[in-house]
Amino acid sequence: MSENVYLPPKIWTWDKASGGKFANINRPISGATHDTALPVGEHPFQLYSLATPNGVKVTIMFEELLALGIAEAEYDGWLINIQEGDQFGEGFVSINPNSKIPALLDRSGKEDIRVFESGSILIHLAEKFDAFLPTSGIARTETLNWLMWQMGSAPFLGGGFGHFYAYAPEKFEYPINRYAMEVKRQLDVLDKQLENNEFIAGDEYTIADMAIFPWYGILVKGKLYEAAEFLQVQEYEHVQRWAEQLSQRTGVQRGRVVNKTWGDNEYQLAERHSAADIDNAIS
Ligand SMILES: N[C@@H](CCC(=O)N[C@@H](CS)C(=O)NCC(=O)O)C(=O)O
Repeated sequence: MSENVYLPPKIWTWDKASGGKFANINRPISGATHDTALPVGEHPFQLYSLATPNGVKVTIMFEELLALGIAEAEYDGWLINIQEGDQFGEGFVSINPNSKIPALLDRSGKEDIRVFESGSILIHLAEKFDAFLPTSGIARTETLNWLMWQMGSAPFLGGGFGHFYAYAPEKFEYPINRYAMEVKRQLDVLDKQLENNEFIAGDEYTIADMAIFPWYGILVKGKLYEAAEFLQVQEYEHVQRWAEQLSQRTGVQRGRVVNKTWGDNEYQLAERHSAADIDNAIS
């Protein structure tokens, strides 16, 4: 037992910063803190996002739709800087009361529709364009099974493992052990599924792949939390095969650049308003 044992008080109070990378944006209340409106561009879809794994799921989907030649899927990708608190502006909160990226405004119909939660956005776009989500039967259910698996599992990878391994102000053995165990279990689940299936939900590339790749594909590629050695990600050979296959897709490569303001200079693009913006960023 550690010497610095924390005894929780009777009632929790928000009286001190918790430390760690995201301490400045964490608060125990929801809602807007300032009245900034959102910019609106000319395309039918207005995306407000950032190239974190949750944001990239949606930009991959848009770029895959455009790669299929679906011009109606044109979008403006606006940057929401979560470190600066953009997600607490009144305009953003009005389309996502949960103040998290990604959030989408679909202006393609008679009435504007707000869509939040990356899984909901993927389903919305898949149904709208009849792509990347089988319309019936086992294939559809299996795609939704794995999409929901991702939505439920990734918080253990990001908010659990990633937070305590990479972002917490100190390293604590208990949470790192707990979440490393869970993340390795999740990788093993994926590895077994991908042993007998080309893609996550079977032999078709779907929104389940797009949701899972930015978290687990990037993790096994050694590009998340610098945890490749710690988690021995090379052991998951079927996940590795799938991650490499997806990395080669044009839609995936283009989607990963959008709303990215860190990393290699030539692969950054704060805002996306046309295909040419991405061409210039990756050329
Ligand atoms: N379940 C949500 C999670 C979204 C989420 O956690 N977004 C993070 C960035 S990856 C965020 O906006 N954080 C800002 C904050 O917590 O204030 C989804 O999949 O859309």
